[in-house]
Amino acid sequence: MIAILTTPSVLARRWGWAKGMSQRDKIETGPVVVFAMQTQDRPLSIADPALREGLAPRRASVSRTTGETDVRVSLNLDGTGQCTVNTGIPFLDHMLHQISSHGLIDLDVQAQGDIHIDDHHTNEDVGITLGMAMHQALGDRKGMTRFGHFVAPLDESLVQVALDFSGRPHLSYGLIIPTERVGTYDTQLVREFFVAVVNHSQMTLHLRQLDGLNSHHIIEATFKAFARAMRMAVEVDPRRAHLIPSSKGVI
Ligand SMILES: [Mn+2]
Repeated sequence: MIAILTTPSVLARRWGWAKGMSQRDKIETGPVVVFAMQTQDRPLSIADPALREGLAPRRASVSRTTGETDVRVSLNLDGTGQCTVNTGIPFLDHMLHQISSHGLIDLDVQAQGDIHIDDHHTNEDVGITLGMAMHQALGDRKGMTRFGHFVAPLDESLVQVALDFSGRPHLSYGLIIPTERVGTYDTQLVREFFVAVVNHSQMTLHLRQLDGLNSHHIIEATFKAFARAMRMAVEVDPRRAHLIPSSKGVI
């Protein structure tokens, strides 16, 4: 219980425990000491907020208006998964929640589009604006891990995502979605969404469906894996926290 309330290094300092203590000392002072000795010299975690010190905040707000849609996206890549989305397309809202929640990205998406025609323009323009916001928030990409991958199961579905914030837009789309629609959502729009995100965030993205029968599950597993892969790629690399992650020195 004590170990939970304070950090091991604080405990070690407060009670005078040191690296050189004997095995007998450890045994006499109980299990908390053993815990402190094991973890007081832990390396910085890849997700440690201290690594962001001195780097620009990774937030962006982008508004994009065309004759077909009006889209506003605000995001914080170093967020906690706070999400407010209203695109007028319920299934797309559900998928944007996955990106925010599993990517730990604070995300606010408000869109008004010509959904009286169909969802195509709004779906694509949300993807474009989200990609633009990601590109803007990443800035010079200093410190980021850059590559990310994840394999997400959702019941019978299993989807693998690998991505690289390479500066070179590319999508390999390996989903085979068995039905034309999920609810009212046209499943062809999944590809359109990722094409838009990839082009405007300048990301290389590979989506591989390893298993799956249910369209809703396949798509949702894809967004969950995408979110986790993004989270990995966006986290600061503690071994080059203030460098641009490229052998060329620029992305
Ligand atoms: Mn769902």
